[in-house]
Amino acid sequence: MYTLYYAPGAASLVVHWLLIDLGLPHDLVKLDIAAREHKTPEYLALNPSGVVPTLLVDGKPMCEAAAMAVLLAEAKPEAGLIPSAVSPKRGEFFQWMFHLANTLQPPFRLWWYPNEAAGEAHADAGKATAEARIHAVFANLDAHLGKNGPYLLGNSVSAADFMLVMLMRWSRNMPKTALDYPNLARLANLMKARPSWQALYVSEGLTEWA
Ligand SMILES: N[C@@H](CCC(=O)N[C@@H](CS)C(=O)NCC(=O)O)C(=O)O
Repeated sequence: MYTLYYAPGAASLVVHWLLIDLGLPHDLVKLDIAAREHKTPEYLALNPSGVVPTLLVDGKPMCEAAAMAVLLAEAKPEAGLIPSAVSPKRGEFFQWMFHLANTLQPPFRLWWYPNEAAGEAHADAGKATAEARIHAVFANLDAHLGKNGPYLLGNSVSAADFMLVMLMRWSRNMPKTALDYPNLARLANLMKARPSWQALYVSEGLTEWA
């Protein structure tokens, strides 16, 4: 049984979306980030970094959204959202998941919280650097999808596409967004056509970038 601690639209989105898409029974605990509900002693006991999400797996807390996405995909192998242990696509899947978590997600954190790395006095410069990094990664991903798409693994959708679309969504208020890249936009359209996307929006009360 899974319990997801989430905040609407946050890094929990990929986990929530996969729980719905895979039809895995779960409970939700909504956290109000503005009210700092993710910094209470009770929550810090589950997630010492004080970030969202946390996933309880049979009562045991787990951190890191990308790791949760892999775990859930693996929990229902018949859905095909992770290549099997003997598939030649397995390495490629891990490559993309780690690339997204290590190379694309961190500059988004910098963009959302520019004070953290650059300090208050340099927040604008920090934000500009983060945005440039995000676009460098988007450009590479778009080129890959143009040649080898429509999904990251070619013709088959995987949990890495769910992760990528969540990160693409976070660019929605930038002057240039992920949807300005044709092959990223094609991926977003394919992923948004999944019934689970609509269900996710209803459940989290989301409206932007529907
Ligand atoms: N590497 C973590 C990052 C999580 C993260 O940065 N979450 C953000 C929301 S998207 C958060 O909790 N922000 C509130 C804060 O850091 O105080 C993960 O993927 O789970």
